[in-house]
Amino acid sequence: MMQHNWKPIIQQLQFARKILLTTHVNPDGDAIGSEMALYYCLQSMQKSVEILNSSALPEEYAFLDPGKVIRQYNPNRDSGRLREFDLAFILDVGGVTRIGSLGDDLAQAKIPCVCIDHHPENHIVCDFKIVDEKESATSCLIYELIKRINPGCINRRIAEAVYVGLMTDTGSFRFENATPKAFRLAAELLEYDVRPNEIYNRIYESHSPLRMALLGKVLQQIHYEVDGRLAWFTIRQRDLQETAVSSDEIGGFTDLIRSIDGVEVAVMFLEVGLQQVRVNLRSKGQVIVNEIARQFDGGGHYYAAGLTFEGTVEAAVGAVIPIIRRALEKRGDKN
Ligand SMILES: [Mn+2]
Repeated sequence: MMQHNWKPIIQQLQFARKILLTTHVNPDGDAIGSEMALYYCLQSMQKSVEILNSSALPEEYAFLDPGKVIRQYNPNRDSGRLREFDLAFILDVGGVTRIGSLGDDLAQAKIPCVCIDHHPENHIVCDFKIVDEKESATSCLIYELIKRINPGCINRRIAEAVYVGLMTDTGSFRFENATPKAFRLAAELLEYDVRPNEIYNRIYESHSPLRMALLGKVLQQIHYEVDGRLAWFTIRQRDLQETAVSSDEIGGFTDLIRSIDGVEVAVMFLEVGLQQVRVNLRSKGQVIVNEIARQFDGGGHYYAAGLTFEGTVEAAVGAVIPIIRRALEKRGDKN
């Protein structure tokens, strides 16, 4: 097992008074859970802590932030005062472009940065880095840090935040990264009265009927290629408008399409702006999709990755699909 050298980070923390936490665009449960767990811990140590993210907080994770401390980064309002921070934590991010607009401004502000992450091939340039791809979630590393700096602060809300990261990143304990260590940590967190059924329900069983109506539409328009091993679909602005669904409600669609028998890779093309498409890639294991995402400045995990494409949906499909098609054809039909 990898030994993490927390010492330099703990030293930085001793002297830092004002601390910034951030994570990747379109944050997931691990991103938000890691931020909130560390936030509560640092707050218990009388630090002044702020969370600024480039994207808005997805509704399904709002229960982790009852005090509404997570704010969306606004360059006009916030960029000038980034220098006020003594230390910044970049959590669950593998590459600087994934931080969004805050990334460049943070680099310019020249404040010491700590990166804590579990993505393979983390490219972040940072003063202090703890990156371990063997960890099931970034929140596991955050828990390790908390145990070193203030174990007494661990309570139900911290345990819950760590658990959300662990549960969501392991696909509710069914992906390859659901290791013995992950289950042991889950057991430890449950000792703090974390309730798995409640958390699962809040995140995965609280979808609006409108979202399901949109999903129904999507299910009727799946494009299958390479003998059904590739499945892709598009969601356009007008689909969202017609169904009154916001783009941050559609997390999980791509995972669902991957669950279809025979599908090896599922891809979603979501039109988020006039010339901007969010592309989600999910693989069952034959194709490593973060390599494909990286060709477009995206990233992620081997079997779950994403990228943002500047252009139309048609252009995004035209650019991404042939690469996956080739990867699948090269791979042959090995099951
Ligand atoms: Mn993660």
